[in-house]
Amino acid sequence: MNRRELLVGGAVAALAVTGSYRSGALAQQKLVLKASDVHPLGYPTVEAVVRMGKKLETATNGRLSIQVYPSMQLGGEKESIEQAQVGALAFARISVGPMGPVVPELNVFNLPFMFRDTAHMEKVIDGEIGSEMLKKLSDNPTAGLIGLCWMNAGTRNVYNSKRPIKSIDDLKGLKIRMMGNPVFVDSMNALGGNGVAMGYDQLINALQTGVVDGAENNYPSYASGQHYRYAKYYSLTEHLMIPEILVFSKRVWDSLSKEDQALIAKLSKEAQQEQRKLWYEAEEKSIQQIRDAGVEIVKIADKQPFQAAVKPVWDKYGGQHAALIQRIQAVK
Ligand code: GTR
Repeated sequence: MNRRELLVGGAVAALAVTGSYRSGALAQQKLVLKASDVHPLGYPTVEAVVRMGKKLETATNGRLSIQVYPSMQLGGEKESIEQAQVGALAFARISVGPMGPVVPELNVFNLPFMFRDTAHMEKVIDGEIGSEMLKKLSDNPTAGLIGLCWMNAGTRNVYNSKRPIKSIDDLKGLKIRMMGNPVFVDSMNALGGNGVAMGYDQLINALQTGVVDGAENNYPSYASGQHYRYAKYYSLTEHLMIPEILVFSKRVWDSLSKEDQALIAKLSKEAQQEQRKLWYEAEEKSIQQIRDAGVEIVKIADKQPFQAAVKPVWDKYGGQHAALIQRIQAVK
């Protein structure tokens, strides 16, 4: 056994025997399941998992519970995925963004202008395709993750410290932070900006020091991450509508009873619905917050040139998934 295997084994063992247990019966063991999120307490994805933890505790008389680590306490999103893969974490709430390289089909959700609007995106994740994608992730032999449910993450828009973006020309020369997945850097470059791949955990510093001129995200991330303090022009490019996924460590999952797995699966589906309500409330609050802070929200009259510019990105990343793309587009 190498050092890594020892650590992994240790992590799973530590997780599996946290707390007390009665009469040695495995079914009675208290398990504290660790969950991570890059966002702070109160953010819709975090709150949904906190609420799920309460339900889990009630349903199992305290035998199972969730300990949430918000605000990147356990590292950025990449680290969360890795920790879940090795079993050091049970739950990780992550964006589909960094999952493309792990499960190729998921990258279709990361194509710019893939969804017509958020209603379209919701229909897709709530329907057959959404279930299939979660299964693809769970069945993927190398991912080491179980896809539990989807969560909303609204629409991503470009923000920067230099100028409002009203047409595609305004993006020229701007250094824009993108999530760590080549499809995003290629998309920004195709739009005329300079895409810079970087973890969410490094972004606030990069904005503050001018390493990047801006980034792109939904209203709640822009507001809760304090990005608006350094990049006051928020332009409605609406180029991405990437859902989030709540994943579970396959290593930890395999150590649970069938009943516990079923309970977590059921509560996750409820969390998906609950998070959606929380999402729309958070979006409204964030818009108010950034307006009060003097942010300029810039409307873009004609998005057609933006859509045309990313055609090569679709050819490069969507080519091998043409059938899936057609099915998504056919969802009305
Ligand atoms: C947020 C998302 C995070 C993370 C972040 C990013 O919208 O909720 O999971 O992906 O974007 O830009 O890295």
